Amino acid sequence: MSDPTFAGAGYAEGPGFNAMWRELEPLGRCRETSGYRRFAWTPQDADCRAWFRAQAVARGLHHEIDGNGNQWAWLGDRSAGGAVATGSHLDSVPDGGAFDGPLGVVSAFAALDELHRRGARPQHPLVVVNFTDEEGARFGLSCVGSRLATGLLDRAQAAELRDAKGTGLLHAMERAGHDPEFVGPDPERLAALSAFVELHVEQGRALADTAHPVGVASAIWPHGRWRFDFSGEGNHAGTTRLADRRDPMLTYAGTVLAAREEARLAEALATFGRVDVEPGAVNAIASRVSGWLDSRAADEETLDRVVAGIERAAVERGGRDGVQVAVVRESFTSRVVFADALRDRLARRLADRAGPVPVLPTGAGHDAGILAGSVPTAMLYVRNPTGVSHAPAEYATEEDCLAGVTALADVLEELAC
Ligand code: HGY
Ligand code: MN
Ligand code: MN
Repeated sequence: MSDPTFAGAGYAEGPGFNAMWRELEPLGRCRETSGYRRFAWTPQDADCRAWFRAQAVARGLHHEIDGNGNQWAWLGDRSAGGAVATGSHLDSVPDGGAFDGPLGVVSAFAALDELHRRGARPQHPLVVVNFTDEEGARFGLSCVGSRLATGLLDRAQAAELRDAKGTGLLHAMERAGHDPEFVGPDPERLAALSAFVELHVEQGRALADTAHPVGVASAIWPHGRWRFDFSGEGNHAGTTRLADRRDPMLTYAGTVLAAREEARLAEALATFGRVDVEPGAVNAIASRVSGWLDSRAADEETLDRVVAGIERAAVERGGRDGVQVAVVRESFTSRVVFADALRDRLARRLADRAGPVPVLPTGAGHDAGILAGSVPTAMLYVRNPTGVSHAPAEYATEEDCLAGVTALADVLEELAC
C-alpha cells in the first residue's frame, strides 16, 4: 500500500466522532467515581488498544504496533517517508477524565474521515498514533512510549520501572501479550515522519472565556517528579509520648506546606498528589512516608530553585522531627518550545477559516513535547469550559470537539496534501 491517497488505500469512512466517542467512553470507567482507570498494560488498556485497532482496520488503514507498544494506523506506506502523524494517548491518570488523550485519538480518526469526505488527495502518508503509557500512572514515569521511541528513556532504565506491586514494565508488557524484545529507540520510524500534530483538550481555562474553540500551543513548561522518602520510627499511637516520637508524617506535612509556599513565591507549581505510608495503621505512628512531588515552572532555573527550596525545608523540618529525608528525581522534562515555523503555518491555516487563533503555553506534559526534539511537532488545544483536567469534570462540548476535528483536518490537509 505505497499509494498514500484514500483511493489507494481503499479507505472506508468510520462511524463518525460521536459514535466513536460512545464506543470508547465506557472502557475503563470506574462506576463509583465516573473517573477512568486506564493504566498501561492492564485489561482496561487492552480494551482501548483493541478499540484503536478496530478503528484502523475498519478504515482499511495498516495497523502496526512498534517495539515499544505504540500503535500506528497508516494511510500509505511508512517507507515512502514524509508522513504526517497525528494522535495522542488512550491511558489515563487514576480517576482521570474522558478527554485527556482520547480526544486527540478520536479526533485523528475523525479528521481522516473528514479529509476523505473533502476529496483530499494526500501526497504523503498519514498516520494515526496511540502512544502507550503517556500518564505514567502505573510505572511512575510519564510518556514512556514516546520517551523510548526517541531514546530519552533507554531499555535498561525501562527495565527498572516497577508498579506498586513490584511488577516490572517489561514483564507487564509480556503478560499483556506484547513481546518486549524490541523495546528501545526507534529512529527509523521517527525519521519517516515529517510532522506530528497532537490535538488535546485544554487543561486550563485560557480558551474558556474566549470566542475560540481551538488554540495552538507555543511551549510546555519544564516539569518533573521527585520522590521524598521520610524515615522515622514506627511506634504505638496510644503509648508513645509526643516528645519521644520520630514521626515522618509531621515532616511530610511540613514539606507539603513548604512546597505550596515555594511555588507561590516563584509563581511556579508544586503538588504532592500521591503519598504512601508504612505501615499505614490508624493506631501506629508511621515508620516511613513517601510523597511524590510534581513541580513545574516557566523556566528551568525557577524550577530548580523551587525544588531545592522544598528539599531544604524538608531536611530542616526532618532535623527537628528526628526524621531522615532522602530525595530522588524520578523524571524530568525540559522546557519545550514548539517549532516556530510549523506553529505559525498551522496558525495561519486555521486563521483562514476562523480568524486569528490564540497561541498558548501550558504546564501539562505531552508526547508531542517528547517528540519535539526529533520531529517537527505542533499541538492544537480544544476549549475546556471547566478548565478541569485529570479529574472526571474534564470536559469539552460536542460543538467544540467537532470544531477541533475540522481544525485538525485543515492542518493535516495543509501538511500532507
Ligand atoms: O502530567 C502531565 O502533564 C500530562 O498530562 N501527562
Ligand atoms: Mn494528562
Ligand atoms: Mn494527555
